[in-house]
Amino acid sequence: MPEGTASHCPYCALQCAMSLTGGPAGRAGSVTIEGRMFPTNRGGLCKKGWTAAELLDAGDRIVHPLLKQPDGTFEETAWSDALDFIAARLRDSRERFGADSVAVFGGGGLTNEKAYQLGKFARLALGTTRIDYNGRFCMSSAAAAGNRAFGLDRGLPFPVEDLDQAETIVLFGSNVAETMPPFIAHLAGARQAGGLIVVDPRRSSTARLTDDGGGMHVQPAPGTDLALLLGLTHIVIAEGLANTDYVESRTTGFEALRVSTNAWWPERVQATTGVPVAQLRQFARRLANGAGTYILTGRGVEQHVDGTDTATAAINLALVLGLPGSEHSGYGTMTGQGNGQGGREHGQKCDQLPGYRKITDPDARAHVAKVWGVHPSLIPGPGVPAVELLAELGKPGKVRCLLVHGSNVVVSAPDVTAVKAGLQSLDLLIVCDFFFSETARFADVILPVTQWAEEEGTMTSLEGRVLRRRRALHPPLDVRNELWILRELALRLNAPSTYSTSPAEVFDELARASAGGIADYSGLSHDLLDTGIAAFWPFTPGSAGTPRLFRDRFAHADGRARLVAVKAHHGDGGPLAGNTLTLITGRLLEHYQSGAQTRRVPELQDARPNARLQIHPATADRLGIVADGPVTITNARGAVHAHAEITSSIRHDTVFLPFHYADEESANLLTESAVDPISAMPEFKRTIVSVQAGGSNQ
Ligand SMILES: Nc1nc2c(c(=O)[nH]1)N[C@H]1C(S)=C(S)[C@@H](COP(=O)(O)OP(=O)(O)OC[C@H]3O[C@@H](n4cnc5c(=O)[nH]c(N)nc54)[C@H](O)[C@@H]3O)O[C@H]1N2
Ligand SMILES: Nc1nc2c(c(=O)[nH]1)N[C@H]1C(S)=C(S)[C@@H](COP(=O)(O)OP(=O)(O)OC[C@H]3O[C@@H](n4cnc5c(=O)[nH]c(N)nc54)[C@H](O)[C@@H]3O)O[C@H]1N2
Ligand code: SF4
Ligand SMILES: [Mo]
Repeated sequence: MPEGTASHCPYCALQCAMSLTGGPAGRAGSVTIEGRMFPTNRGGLCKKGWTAAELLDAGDRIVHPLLKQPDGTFEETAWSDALDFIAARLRDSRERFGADSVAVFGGGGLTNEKAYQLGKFARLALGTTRIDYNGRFCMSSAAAAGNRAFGLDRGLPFPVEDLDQAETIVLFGSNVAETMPPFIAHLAGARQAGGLIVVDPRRSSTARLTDDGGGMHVQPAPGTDLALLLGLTHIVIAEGLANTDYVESRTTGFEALRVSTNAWWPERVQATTGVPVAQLRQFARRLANGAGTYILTGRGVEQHVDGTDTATAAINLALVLGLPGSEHSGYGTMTGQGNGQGGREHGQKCDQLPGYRKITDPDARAHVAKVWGVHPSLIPGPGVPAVELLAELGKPGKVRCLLVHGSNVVVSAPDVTAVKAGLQSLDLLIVCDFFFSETARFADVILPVTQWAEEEGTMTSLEGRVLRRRRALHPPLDVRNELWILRELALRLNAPSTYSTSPAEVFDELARASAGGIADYSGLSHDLLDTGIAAFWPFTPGSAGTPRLFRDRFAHADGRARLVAVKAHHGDGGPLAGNTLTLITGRLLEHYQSGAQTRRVPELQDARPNARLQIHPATADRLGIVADGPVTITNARGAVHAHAEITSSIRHDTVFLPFHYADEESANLLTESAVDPISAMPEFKRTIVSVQAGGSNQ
């Protein structure tokens, strides 16, 4: 393998830069990872990044196609047999039950090239409307809010380094100290200025960064952020702290917005959220006074049934203060998955075509059809979002065959008991993965695919910056790239158009398809990216890209941002009765997502081997729960077995479980499939549960 291949981390959207060296020519052996200087990570990596190479040669990696046998075991099979089998079954399903009987579930970890090709394959080779992806569980609320307010959704509309100069940074429901550790270096300036504000029902690792007097931890009851945001906006307006020139010249809708915040006077907000009036006022004043203020949101406020409205309320607050698009100030959402940004731009979403185009827009259809060389009528219409798609599995007249690319839904989707039942009742489940994930266990066919260091491609980071992922070593002999798999299946299905297996060629096609769209990549190519330019989209031919959006105008036709009045629907809270508590779910530093990868890395798994329930000492005492003792968390949907982590960093009425674990430790046995009506984001962060001392055998 060439010395020091420059690449980026396989995990989160910070896309820390790394160099891969070592290992015998051909196969890995011992690949070493070093952090590489880059604006987001400045040479730093977290534990997950450091240990990522261990998965390249993991003992339990899937290295041959596997076909399920009648007795439930898997047997190795030749690629041609596996692909012939799949194509025959898909054709049969289409003929007998219609194109929508076949569905596709994608992922925000796929490269841009794979995400694009998967969307094209679903629409043209399968002819199905049924495609969506795990980004629905992640960025959908923030994306919907951004599109509605700004006319465009790019997580951070500015480079991460801009935050270094800020005096005030608010993190609403984001635990970056665990979820993007190198990022906290960018908070240093604000901490020093006493202006880091962390809004989280837990005293998370990030909230603890404010302990040294460097800011403020605001601890609302879970799911009450919308009221908190309305209340902050109320104070800003009432105390004359709004930036009226900005509101007048750059936004519309202020009057309705003002009226919508009228009823959220500080005492009422305190009653609903538990945040003291004095702290609310201090918070609002800090926002208005700091030189250089940024408001950032994370999954803590977005993964709710009112997530879009909550993210909208955060944007409203930012707009009233005059932050978005201003020098030294801004608003953003922290994208999560490695390609969570690009993954939501190129057509994996059920209602979307490449370039962040709408599949219902006749001009968009005509443009993309031309690039694909087909008649626009061949492109099916919109499908249904992820939770609804999963609910259709195996239902009469609905989805009978499913292809999964880059998601472990049996662990990560809400209400996993229902998801498992759906998977079980399918005629055919095909899972592309490198590991025998919990979802792969349900498959009829498992197709082994290349890992990050074994393939060429591009990723788009949380800053909207397009990055090159480079191949550093050959994959195991019988492992294939997904572009190849999609091409082979497309050929067998007599699909219209072409399906290149060259990532550079697919990128060029993606660039053409995106031309004139919102996420315009038309000026980019692998060759240009290889020169090391900072490629922030939109990037049209001859341009230098767009590191900072919204400087002069927002993306709506009139150039103005929309203040969208939203309502808080929850009541005035009140204590929960008996053993009933609010469960919030989230992440630990050591594990990534469903844990399919990180539970296989010994250092990470040894550090965090089991699910632990964070619970307040007073609550534990009341329930007879002892430190490290077994606990059972239950509600109508299921029961989770974990061990107690007694900590005063959580509210009395709230408990916390990470969602990285499987089987009886899976937090998603308890979550429900209720979704946000606008974004279709499920409610991951607020579930009512009972907690008892004792484990499964007691
Ligand atoms: N270690 C690690 N890092 C990751 C990932 C991972 O799995 N592991 N995943 C990546 C991905 S895909 C994503 S999306 C990001 C997510 O990154 P984050 O958004 O930082 O992650 P979470 O832990 O899901 O949630 C953040 C915080 O929200 C808080 N919270 C829960 N409910 C509420 C609420 O109602 N209101 C408020 N204000 N806060 C609440 C939780 O206590 C938690 O501390 O991380 C990325 N990075
Ligand atoms: N309760 C609760 N549930 C949650 C969340 C929460 O906060 N709480 N967060 C949600 C969020 S934000 C997210 S992003 C989701 C993520 O949850 P998942 O969608 O399950 O994400 P991963 O665990 O990353 O799953 C990726 C799978 O694809 C494989 N894989 C990785 N790269 C590739 C590739 O290039 N090709 C293919 N074919 N496979 C690949 C991995 O081995 C793994 O099995 O979870 C959601 N679920
Ligand atoms: S912060 Fe994210 S991108 Fe950076 S090393 Fe850790 S997992 Fe990888
Ligand atoms: Mo995510």
